[in-house]
Amino acid sequence: MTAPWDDWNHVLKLDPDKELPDGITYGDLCATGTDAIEVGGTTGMTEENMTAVIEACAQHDVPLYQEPANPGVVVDSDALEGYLVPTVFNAGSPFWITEAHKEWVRIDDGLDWDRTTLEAYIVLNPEADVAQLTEANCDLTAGDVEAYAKVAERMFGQEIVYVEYSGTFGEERLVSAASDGLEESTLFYGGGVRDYDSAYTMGQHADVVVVGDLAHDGGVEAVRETVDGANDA
Ligand code: 1GP
Repeated sequence: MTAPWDDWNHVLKLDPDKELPDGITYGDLCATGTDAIEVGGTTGMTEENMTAVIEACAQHDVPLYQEPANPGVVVDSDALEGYLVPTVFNAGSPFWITEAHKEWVRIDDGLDWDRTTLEAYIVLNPEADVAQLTEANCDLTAGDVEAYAKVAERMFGQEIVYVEYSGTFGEERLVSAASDGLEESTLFYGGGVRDYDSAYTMGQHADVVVVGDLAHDGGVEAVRETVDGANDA
Protein backbone atom coordinates (compact mmCIF):
# COMPACT_ATOMS: atom_id res chain seq x y z
CA MET A 1 0.00 0.00 0.00
CA THR A 2 1.38 3.41 -0.84
CA ALA A 3 1.04 6.46 1.34
CA PRO A 4 1.12 10.08 0.18
CA TRP A 5 4.46 10.73 1.91
CA ASP A 6 6.12 7.98 -0.15
CA ASP A 7 6.29 10.59 -2.91
CA TRP A 8 7.20 13.63 -0.85
CA ASN A 9 10.60 15.34 -0.71
CA HIS A 10 9.67 18.50 1.16
CA VAL A 11 7.18 19.58 3.77
CA LEU A 12 6.57 23.10 5.00
CA LYS A 13 5.59 23.26 8.65
CA LEU A 14 3.60 26.35 9.62
CA ASP A 15 3.44 27.32 13.28
CA PRO A 16 0.14 29.03 14.17
CA ASP A 17 1.86 30.81 17.07
CA LYS A 18 4.29 32.61 14.75
CA GLU A 19 3.72 35.48 12.36
CA LEU A 20 4.54 35.46 8.66
CA PRO A 21 7.15 37.90 7.37
CA ASP A 22 5.81 41.24 6.16
CA GLY A 23 4.13 41.05 2.79
CA ILE A 24 4.06 37.25 2.66
CA THR A 25 0.79 35.34 2.63
CA TYR A 26 -0.09 31.73 3.33
CA GLY A 27 -0.92 31.52 -0.37
CA ASP A 28 2.65 32.52 -1.26
CA LEU A 29 4.03 29.76 0.97
CA CYS A 30 1.60 27.15 -0.38
CA ALA A 31 2.84 27.99 -3.89
CA THR A 32 6.53 27.30 -3.20
CA GLY A 33 6.34 23.80 -4.66
CA THR A 34 6.38 22.07 -1.28
CA ASP A 35 4.72 18.66 -1.31
CA ALA A 36 2.57 19.24 1.75
CA ILE A 37 1.84 21.68 4.53
CA GLU A 38 1.84 20.58 8.16
CA VAL A 39 0.18 22.95 10.59
CA GLY A 40 1.67 22.53 14.02
CA GLY A 41 3.95 23.77 16.75
CA THR A 42 4.96 23.00 20.30
CA THR A 43 3.95 26.02 22.38
CA GLY A 44 1.08 28.49 22.18
CA MET A 45 -1.20 26.15 20.25
CA THR A 46 -4.96 26.69 20.45
CA GLU A 47 -7.83 25.33 18.42
CA GLU A 48 -8.46 28.90 17.24
CA ASN A 49 -4.98 29.68 15.92
CA MET A 50 -4.73 26.21 14.35
CA THR A 51 -8.08 26.72 12.63
CA ALA A 52 -7.09 30.14 11.29
CA VAL A 53 -3.98 28.76 9.56
CA ILE A 54 -5.80 25.68 8.26
CA GLU A 55 -8.52 27.89 6.77
CA ALA A 56 -5.98 30.24 5.20
CA CYS A 57 -4.14 27.32 3.55
CA ALA A 58 -7.29 25.42 2.58
CA GLN A 59 -7.90 27.84 -0.27
CA HIS A 60 -4.70 26.73 -1.99
CA ASP A 61 -3.88 23.62 -3.88
CA VAL A 62 -1.48 21.78 -1.60
CA PRO A 63 -2.14 18.77 0.65
CA LEU A 64 -2.83 19.99 4.15
CA TYR A 65 -2.20 18.10 7.39
CA GLN A 66 -2.56 19.03 11.01
CA GLU A 67 0.13 18.03 13.47
CA PRO A 68 -1.69 18.39 16.78
CA ALA A 69 0.61 19.04 19.73
CA ASN A 70 -1.97 17.83 22.21
CA PRO A 71 -5.52 16.45 22.20
CA GLY A 72 -7.03 19.85 23.02
CA VAL A 73 -6.09 21.46 19.70
CA VAL A 74 -7.30 18.88 17.20
CA VAL A 75 -9.27 20.62 14.45
CA ASP A 76 -12.08 18.79 12.71
CA SER A 77 -11.89 20.11 9.15
CA ASP A 78 -12.69 18.63 5.76
CA ALA A 79 -9.86 20.75 4.35
CA LEU A 80 -7.36 18.44 6.04
CA GLU A 81 -6.00 15.41 4.23
CA GLY A 82 -5.27 14.02 7.63
CA TYR A 83 -3.52 14.17 10.96
CA LEU A 84 0.17 13.49 11.48
CA VAL A 85 0.47 12.87 15.18
CA PRO A 86 3.81 12.99 16.98
CA THR A 87 4.88 10.33 19.41
CA VAL A 88 8.30 11.01 20.89
CA PHE A 89 10.23 7.76 21.15
CA ASN A 90 13.00 9.24 23.30
CA ALA A 91 10.70 11.30 25.54
CA GLY A 92 11.42 11.22 29.26
CA SER A 93 7.76 11.57 30.05
CA PRO A 94 5.37 8.83 28.92
CA PHE A 95 2.74 11.49 28.33
CA TRP A 96 4.38 12.26 24.98
CA ILE A 97 4.75 8.61 23.98
CA THR A 98 1.23 7.25 24.54
CA GLU A 99 -0.66 9.16 27.23
CA ALA A 100 -1.60 12.22 25.18
CA HIS A 101 -2.82 9.80 22.54
CA LYS A 102 -4.85 7.84 25.06
CA GLU A 103 -6.51 11.08 26.18
CA TRP A 104 -7.35 12.02 22.60
CA VAL A 105 -8.91 8.63 21.93
CA ARG A 106 -10.78 8.76 25.24
CA ILE A 107 -12.37 12.16 24.63
CA ASP A 108 -12.90 11.91 20.86
CA ASP A 109 -15.42 9.23 19.99
CA GLY A 110 -15.34 10.20 16.31
CA LEU A 111 -11.64 9.81 15.70
CA ASP A 112 -10.96 9.48 12.00
CA TRP A 113 -8.65 6.46 12.02
CA ASP A 114 -8.20 6.33 8.25
CA ARG A 115 -6.80 9.86 8.21
CA THR A 116 -4.64 9.52 11.34
CA THR A 117 -0.98 8.50 11.14
CA LEU A 118 1.69 8.70 13.81
CA GLU A 119 5.13 10.20 13.34
CA ALA A 120 7.76 8.44 15.46
CA TYR A 121 9.92 11.34 16.59
CA ILE A 122 13.53 11.06 17.68
CA VAL A 123 14.21 14.49 19.22
CA LEU A 124 17.89 15.47 19.14
CA ASN A 125 18.25 19.20 19.90
CA PRO A 126 18.15 19.53 23.71
CA GLU A 127 17.58 23.31 23.44
CA ALA A 128 14.37 22.97 21.44
CA ASP A 129 10.98 23.53 23.06
CA VAL A 130 9.93 20.05 22.02
CA ALA A 131 12.92 18.51 23.79
CA GLN A 132 12.30 20.47 26.98
CA LEU A 133 8.58 19.81 27.01
CA THR A 134 8.91 16.08 26.44
CA GLU A 135 12.03 15.78 28.63
CA ALA A 136 13.69 14.02 25.72
CA ASN A 137 16.97 12.22 26.19
CA CYS A 138 18.93 13.81 23.36
CA ASP A 139 22.26 12.32 24.40
CA LEU A 140 22.16 9.57 21.82
CA THR A 141 24.85 7.83 19.79
CA ALA A 142 24.46 6.87 16.16
CA GLY A 143 23.83 3.33 17.37
CA ASP A 144 21.02 4.55 19.61
CA VAL A 145 19.41 6.50 16.79
CA GLU A 146 19.64 3.57 14.39
CA ALA A 147 18.14 1.28 17.03
CA TYR A 148 15.28 3.72 17.74
CA ALA A 149 14.54 3.82 14.03
CA LYS A 150 14.43 0.02 13.92
CA VAL A 151 12.25 -0.14 17.01
CA ALA A 152 9.86 2.35 15.40
CA GLU A 153 9.62 0.49 12.11
CA ARG A 154 10.05 -3.16 13.04
CA MET A 155 8.53 -3.33 16.51
CA PHE A 156 5.97 -0.52 16.47
CA GLY A 157 5.09 -0.59 12.76
CA GLN A 158 5.58 3.16 12.30
CA GLU A 159 5.28 4.44 8.73
CA ILE A 160 7.04 7.70 9.48
CA VAL A 161 10.20 8.20 11.54
CA TYR A 162 11.07 11.85 12.19
CA VAL A 163 14.54 13.01 13.22
CA GLU A 164 13.85 16.36 14.84
CA TYR A 165 16.48 19.04 15.41
CA SER A 166 13.96 21.90 15.48
CA GLY A 167 15.80 25.24 15.46
CA THR A 168 19.25 23.94 14.63
CA PHE A 169 20.91 22.07 11.80
CA GLY A 170 21.53 18.51 12.88
CA GLU A 171 24.38 16.06 12.71
CA GLU A 172 24.39 14.34 9.36
CA ARG A 173 25.81 11.12 10.75
CA LEU A 174 22.84 10.75 13.12
CA VAL A 175 20.31 11.33 10.36
CA SER A 176 22.22 8.82 8.28
CA ALA A 177 22.08 6.37 11.20
CA ALA A 178 18.31 6.68 11.31
CA SER A 179 18.21 6.00 7.59
CA ASP A 180 20.39 2.92 8.08
CA GLY A 181 17.84 1.58 10.55
CA LEU A 182 14.92 1.77 8.13
CA GLU A 183 13.85 -0.44 5.27
CA GLU A 184 10.35 0.70 4.39
CA SER A 185 9.39 3.61 6.60
CA THR A 186 9.63 7.18 5.41
CA LEU A 187 12.33 9.24 7.14
CA PHE A 188 11.51 12.87 7.85
CA TYR A 189 14.25 15.29 8.87
CA GLY A 190 13.54 18.72 10.34
CA GLY A 191 15.75 21.40 11.86
CA GLY A 192 17.69 24.42 10.68
CA VAL A 193 17.13 23.94 6.96
CA ARG A 194 17.41 27.45 5.57
CA ASP A 195 18.78 27.23 2.03
CA TYR A 196 19.43 24.97 -0.95
CA ASP A 197 22.57 23.38 0.45
CA SER A 198 21.15 22.47 3.85
CA ALA A 199 18.05 20.96 2.23
CA TYR A 200 20.20 19.06 -0.26
CA THR A 201 22.53 17.78 2.47
CA MET A 202 19.80 16.35 4.69
CA GLY A 203 17.85 15.20 1.64
CA GLN A 204 20.75 12.83 0.95
CA HIS A 205 19.80 10.89 4.08
CA ALA A 206 16.14 11.64 4.69
CA ASP A 207 13.23 11.00 2.35
CA VAL A 208 11.47 14.19 3.37
CA VAL A 209 13.02 17.50 4.48
CA VAL A 210 10.80 19.56 6.78
CA VAL A 211 11.23 23.34 6.85
CA GLY A 212 9.67 25.37 9.65
CA ASP A 213 11.16 28.63 10.93
CA LEU A 214 12.23 29.82 7.51
CA ALA A 215 8.59 30.26 6.57
CA HIS A 216 8.23 32.70 9.45
CA ASP A 217 11.50 34.60 9.32
CA GLY A 218 12.79 34.11 5.79
CA GLY A 219 11.19 34.74 2.46
CA VAL A 220 9.26 32.86 -0.15
CA GLU A 221 12.33 32.64 -2.36
CA ALA A 222 14.37 31.08 0.46
CA VAL A 223 11.68 28.47 1.04
CA ARG A 224 11.56 27.76 -2.68
CA GLU A 225 15.33 27.13 -2.64
CA THR A 226 14.87 24.50 0.05
CA VAL A 227 12.25 22.82 -2.12
CA ASP A 228 14.77 22.71 -4.95
CA GLY A 229 17.47 21.32 -2.66
CA ALA A 230 15.18 18.57 -1.34
CA ASN A 231 14.02 17.68 -4.83
CA ASP A 232 17.55 17.52 -6.24
CA ALA A 233 18.89 15.35 -3.39
C1 1GP B 1 10.19 21.77 13.37
O1 1GP B 1 11.31 20.02 12.17
C2 1GP B 1 10.67 21.26 12.05
O2 1GP B 1 9.29 20.85 13.93
C3 1GP B 1 11.48 22.27 11.29
O3 1GP B 1 12.52 22.82 12.05
O4 1GP B 1 11.88 25.21 12.38
O5 1GP B 1 14.30 24.47 12.48
O6 1GP B 1 13.06 24.53 10.32
P1 1GP B 1 12.98 24.36 11.80
